[in-house]
Parts: sequence; C-alpha cells; structure tokens
Amino acid sequence: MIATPRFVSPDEIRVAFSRAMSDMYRREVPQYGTLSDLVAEVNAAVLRADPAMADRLRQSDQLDRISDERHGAIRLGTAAELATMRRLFAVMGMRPVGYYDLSEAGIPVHSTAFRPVTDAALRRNPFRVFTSLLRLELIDDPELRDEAERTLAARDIFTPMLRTLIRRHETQGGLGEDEASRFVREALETFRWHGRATVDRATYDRLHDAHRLIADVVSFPGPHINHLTPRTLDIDKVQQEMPRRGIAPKAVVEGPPRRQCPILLRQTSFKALEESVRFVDAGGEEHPGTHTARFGEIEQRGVALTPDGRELYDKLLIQARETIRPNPDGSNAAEYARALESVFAEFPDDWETLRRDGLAYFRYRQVADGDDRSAADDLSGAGDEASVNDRIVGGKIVADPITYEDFLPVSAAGIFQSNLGDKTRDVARTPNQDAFERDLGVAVADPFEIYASLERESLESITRDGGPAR
Ligand code: OOG
Ligand code: NI
Repeated sequence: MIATPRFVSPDEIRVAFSRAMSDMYRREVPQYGTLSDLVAEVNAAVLRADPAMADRLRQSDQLDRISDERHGAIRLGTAAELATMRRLFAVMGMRPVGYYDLSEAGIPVHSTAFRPVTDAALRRNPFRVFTSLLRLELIDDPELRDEAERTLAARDIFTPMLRTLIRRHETQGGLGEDEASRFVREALETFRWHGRATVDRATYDRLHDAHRLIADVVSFPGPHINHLTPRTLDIDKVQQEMPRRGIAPKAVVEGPPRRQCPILLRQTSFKALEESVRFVDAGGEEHPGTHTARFGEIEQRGVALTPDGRELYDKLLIQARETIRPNPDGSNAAEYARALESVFAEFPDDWETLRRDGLAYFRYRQVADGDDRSAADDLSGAGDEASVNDRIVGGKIVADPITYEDFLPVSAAGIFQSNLGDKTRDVARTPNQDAFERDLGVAVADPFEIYASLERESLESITRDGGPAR
C-alpha cells in the first residue's frame, strides 16, 4: 500500500505559484510575454550552438530549470506586511537571504530576497522575490509622512483566507492538496495589479513629488508585482533583439561585462509602462489618471563568488565607474561597455583559475564511470584540497560552477532608477539591517554561508559514498 503524503511539498507549491504568477503577468503586461518568448528562442539557439554548455547544464541538473526560472519584485509599506510576507513565503520554502541597502543610491527602501536555499529546492525551482520595505522615516515632510502612515495602516494586503492558510501551514506543518491550490489563488490576490487607488489625486501627487517610489507603495491596495524576470543564456543577444520586437531596453546591461566564464549576475530591463488608474476622492467618486510602475527585466546568471571574488568584483566595478558613468540616455553605452571590459581584464576568466584562486564556489561530483571500484576506492579522503585537485586533473571529479542565486545592490539601484525616471532625491545613506530584521521578525541568511555549505556538502557526499556526488 502506498501512503499518500499528507502535505504538498513546499517546492511544489512554489512551482505552482511561480507558474501562476507568470501566467498572470503575461495577461497584465503583454510585453512580458513577448520578452519571455524572445528569451526562450535565444536560449534554445544558444544551447543548439553550444552543446558543451547544454551538456554541462544537463549534468548539473540545471537544464530543465532554465526556461522555468524567474524572479519578481515587490515593495511593501509596513513592518507588519513584511513579517506576514515572510510567513507567506515560508509556505513555499522561501527564506529571506541577504540585506540590501538602497538608501545608498537615493532610494528610500531596504530589501531582502526570499528564495529557496537547499540544493534540492534550488534544483526543483529557484524562484525568488526581491522584497523591499519602504522607509517612511526618510520622508522629510512630517505631514506627508503621517498621511502615508495612515493610508498604509488602513489597508490589508492579505485576504482573510490567505491569513488562515498561512496559520494553518504553521500549526499543521504543511498544506494538503486543496489547501495548497487555494493558497496559490489567494496569494495571487496580494500580488496582482489593482487599478483603483486608495488615495485621491492630490495626495498621489504629493507622494509622487516626495518620491515616485513612495507614491507606488502607498497609493494602492496591494504590493503589485512590479516585474518578473526570465533567465537568459545570452543577455547581449536579447538586449540587441528587444527593439526589433517593439520593446525599448534600458541603456546599459548592469553588472559585470560579457565574459567566457559568467560571474554573478547581468541584468537589463525595459521601461515601466504608463497605465491607467482611478483615483478616489473623499466622496468615493473615481477620477481617471495614470501611474508608471511595472516593467520587464531579463537576467543572465553566472557563478557565485566567494568573499574574495566579491571583493575583487566590487573593486573593479567601482574602478570602472570612476572612469565613466553610464548616461541614462545611452549616449555613452558603448564606451561604458569597453571601460568595463578593460577594467575586468584583471578578473581571471577560466574556471580552473577561479576555483584554484578561491574566487568562486563550485559543486563537486564524481564522473560516473560505472562499476569502476578502484575509482570509488580512490575517493576515500577526497575532501582534502590536494586530493581533490589531483582527481580533477585525473578526470575523476568535475567541479561545476555554483549559480549565483542572489542580487547585486548597484545593479538593483540601476534597475530602480531606470524606472523612476532616472531621477533620485537626496536620501541619507543609512543602512539599518537591525531595524530591517526586527521588522522582518528573523535575521536574514548570509548568502556566502549558503554557497559555502553547498560546496562543502558536495565534497562530503563524494567522500561519504565514493559515488557520484549528485
Ligand atoms: C526592485 C529592483 C531590484 C533586481 O533585479 O535587482 C531588482 C524594484 O524595483 O522593486 O529587481
Ligand atoms: Ni529584478
């Protein structure tokens, strides 16, 4: 007799939610559909032209996840919303990882990324949501701040049923099949677009004048998903093709330059759309207007860097940006790309050097060689560095780059800015991770620790079974 599992696995709920979000965003923002189709075409062409890459992705179980892979972003208004959002994402096995301070870039939010963290969960589906919390304390005008606070306090971004299901997940330890599908439907209500504002026109304008982002967070009944980002295997190609499909990309690709061995994350977006909304006056009467918030983005993911690798990346990025700053209108895009490439020449660009120099994280696996007992015997003590290196040279162990699953603060700032009309206000640079974690209700996980433990686990599983570390 086969026992039916009582609960749906969090991974399966996440898969269902990620698909449902994508279907919804295709309906809400048709350009996202066009972009997703373009990304799928380019990815298929890259894999056809580069069978070695296809093979490598297949061997490390990443091929299937690529076309299904995406991230989204939301912006929340209150500490209570952030804390409940953490519990909502926990239903789908997504944990808060990393702290991002955007005040540094003149944007009054700080953020984390909710994402799966275990090897098995990442392989199944690495869906992530960049989640920002508005920092009302950075609004100067006290009256406006009060009004924003009141407006936010009056809304509930979660349906009563969603709250019930989140609690049930916590007390039961999971959700059954019907509960899980209901959860996905109810959660979509939080993330969907609401065209009817909660404020009148004049209030919207004042919030907008204080900061466009504040108007976006405060004026609506929910934290509409503001973009969904498919993963491409060749971002330059997609960037180039976008105008041909009627999509206007932002001027430059954020992040590292194009390389043989991709590192971290490269991203580009298309401009936010002007959408019609209805403002509501004190008498409840609706007045038509527009709001610009939702956009599209694509990304290319490379290897996760160690603290040393990241330090080198940050140093070189600063160096490149000291030479030349990308103009928002794209007028120096080619020069910027050249400067970036020449500065990054210092960053080793082959997998073996990246690994030996301890700049990037790798997942080790034994080459499947059937019943060759001697190969398995050989692997006792494979955990130490010298022996791993020997076995790599001998072709017995392969080191696959571990994909970077997180975000980059400078890139995120560039993405925010290109959608806020490239205009930033004076916002004091005030990172405050403690306050963020207090509001969240837990400490955020350290991304480096997660990558290091994935690497360690892969080594340990080689040592343990002497079998393929997969
Ligand atoms: C989030 C922008 C950051 C990324 O990919 O770096 C981001 C936002 O605009 O809310 O999504
Ligand atoms: Ni994004």
